[in-house]
Amino acid sequence: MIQERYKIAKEQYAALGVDSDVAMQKLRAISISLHCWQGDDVGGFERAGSELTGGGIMATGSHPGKARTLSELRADIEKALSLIPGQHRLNLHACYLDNGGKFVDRNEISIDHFQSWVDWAKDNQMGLDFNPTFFSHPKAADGFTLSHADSGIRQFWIEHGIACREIAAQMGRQLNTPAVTNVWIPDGFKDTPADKKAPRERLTDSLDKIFARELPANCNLDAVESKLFGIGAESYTVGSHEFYMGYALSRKKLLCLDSGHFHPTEVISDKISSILNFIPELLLHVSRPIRWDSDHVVILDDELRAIARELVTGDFLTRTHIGLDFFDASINRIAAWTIGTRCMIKALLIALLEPTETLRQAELAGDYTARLAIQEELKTLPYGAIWDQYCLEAGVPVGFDFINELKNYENIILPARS
Ligand code: RNT
Ligand code: ZN
Repeated sequence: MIQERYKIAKEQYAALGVDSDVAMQKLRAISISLHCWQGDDVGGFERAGSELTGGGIMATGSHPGKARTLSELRADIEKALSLIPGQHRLNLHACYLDNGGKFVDRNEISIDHFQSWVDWAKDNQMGLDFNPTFFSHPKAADGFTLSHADSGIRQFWIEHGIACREIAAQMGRQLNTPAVTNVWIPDGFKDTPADKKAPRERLTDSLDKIFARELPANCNLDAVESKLFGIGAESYTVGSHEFYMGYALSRKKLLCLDSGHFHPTEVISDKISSILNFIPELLLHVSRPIRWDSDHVVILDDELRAIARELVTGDFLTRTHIGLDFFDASINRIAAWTIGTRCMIKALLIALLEPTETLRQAELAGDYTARLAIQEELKTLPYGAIWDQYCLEAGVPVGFDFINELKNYENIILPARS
């Protein structure tokens, strides 16, 4: 049945000059970086019962069964991966360290605390990406880290940033694929600042110190992530878009674009081809903001499709690292990963099935009527049949089947966790 539907769909795409086998082959080569923090509401394992505090971000919901330990989290990620077609990466936050039950402060972490993750990644044939954690810590409690007015606090966080880059470089070296290390800080003011300039100058200085040591690009790639506002930091964010755009350009760093970090009607899909004119590589945090930076699970909406289309048709896939960033605690967390990642891959597939050349020719000829007509007809072509075939060939559940698999996991594994 699936194969028959695929055959018919393949012919429909072939009539437009699109080879669906080639599209699937290209799709297989794309890795998505799954964010570890969906598994436990950004809690981490620094201490038993660690929770997200501060940072201006929030996971809402109380679905039972969140991962409480490293092994539970790993089991959950493995479950999600078994339902997602393709070979992917894991994006770790520093607070997910393996400290053997003994607290280690952020400025003292080393590769030793992540070796078990590297070994796990090797076993699962995955690359790792990394993030220093500049929140959920007493030294970030007043909302400032790298731009703090107190030089002692700044120094602590600089040391954390330096330690994280070294860890990431080791990960990259051991796994033979560079780890993208992304710096996001929550720094900002709830109310109108008296001085917007000084914190930004301090942030530049702190970042320069973190990045002072050159690391080989085949082990570590640095990225910086901007933001518009956070909860409790509504009036001013030190690391704004313009700040990091300038920083990334002048320091030759990757810029990270998070879908939720702009004004509500502003989209990152339109920024990709602008920024990649000037910056060699991008990191994406694909997320879904609803009215604010709410980090809802990614779905196959217009913006997701637009992002994927830009990456594919702009030939930007080799210069873009696709990461996910959402955390919903109101539904099964493994389902959240599965749904979000499957949607990201689906969006890329739809983009790979586009007759881009035909559309470009119409555009160049000034035939905007044909362009619009084709774009709209494409929307109802049977990409679902190609997607099903893709899942079948990848050996993961087709269509609705993954829902039952997750229900079984939920019924057997998750109740023991409450
Ligand atoms: C916060 C940023 C950041 C975090 C993660 C946990 O608004 O998006 O990327 O979500 O570091
Ligand atoms: Zn993000």
